[in-house]
Amino acid sequence: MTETNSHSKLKTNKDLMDISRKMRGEIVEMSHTADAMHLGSSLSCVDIFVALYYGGCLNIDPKNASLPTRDRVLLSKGHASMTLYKILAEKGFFPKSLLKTFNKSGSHLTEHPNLGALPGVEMTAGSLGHGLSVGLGMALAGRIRSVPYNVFVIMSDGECNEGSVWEAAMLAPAQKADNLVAIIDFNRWQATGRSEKIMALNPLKEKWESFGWSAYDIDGHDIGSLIKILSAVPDGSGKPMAIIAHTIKGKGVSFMEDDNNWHYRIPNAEEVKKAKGELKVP
Ligand SMILES: Cc1ncc(C[n+]2csc(CCOP(=O)(O)OP(=O)(O)O)c2C)c(N)n1
Repeated sequence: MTETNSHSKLKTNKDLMDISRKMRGEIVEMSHTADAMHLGSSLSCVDIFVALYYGGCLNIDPKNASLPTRDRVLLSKGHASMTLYKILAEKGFFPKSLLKTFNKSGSHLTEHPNLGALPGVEMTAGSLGHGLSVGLGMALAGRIRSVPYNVFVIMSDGECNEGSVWEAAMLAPAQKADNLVAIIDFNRWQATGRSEKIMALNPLKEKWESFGWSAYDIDGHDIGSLIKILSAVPDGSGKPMAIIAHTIKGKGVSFMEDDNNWHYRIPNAEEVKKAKGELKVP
């Protein structure tokens, strides 16, 4: 039983939704204070992180963040670092006071995460398309060393335009890497437009299946369903798992939801107040 598991047993779906709501309020504030972009991208994947870290899906110990047996979570869409930092601080990987330094000169909380800068950050990210290959390497290393951990890679739909994603997608089933999970935050936007118009991905689930993965379409804001699937890894099929998490960019704030201007826009003080009012956070 891990620290995460023992806490999460007490949490109801409502508790978890409250955690997400509060996290969203604080992430909006972080974007404003730190003058940081990618707010819509960060709000999009909050529920995925909450399901993983609060849903009993991970074998982790925040006070022993480099235990060889730990499960690994890789944020391949590194531009959503605010969500990663927020949840790691909440779980006690590092002091919450450090969040104030996000995106400031000299801070370890860089706009894109750096391996080794903070406990709980498992890879350097920023250049999209690398996380799945890194995660596959880690998954295979675990198997070679007979250490039974799982690797969860949080990716984006735009990222699936990168050829490197599909090289790893081909290799993982060939290696029967059933301890590897790709979670695609499928909010249907990229930096400059609709994913489907820039390079069509659909039918995405069938693509992963045809490469030899167990693939699932899921509502990426339904924390209960996310937990159900994420806690069943490996699923017994001998295949890696791809979860197509259907999400809304900017989720939780009415005037940011599905508005891709919030990929780059930074909220002003008035917008922060309005957003926090909607989210019912002080
Ligand atoms: C290889 C690479 N090319 C370009 C970028 C610049 N960039 C940052 S975010 C982004 C796209 C964002 O769309 P998506 O990946 O779908 O994630 P979302 O923000 O919608 O969650 C791009 C192109 C990058 N980070 N890496």
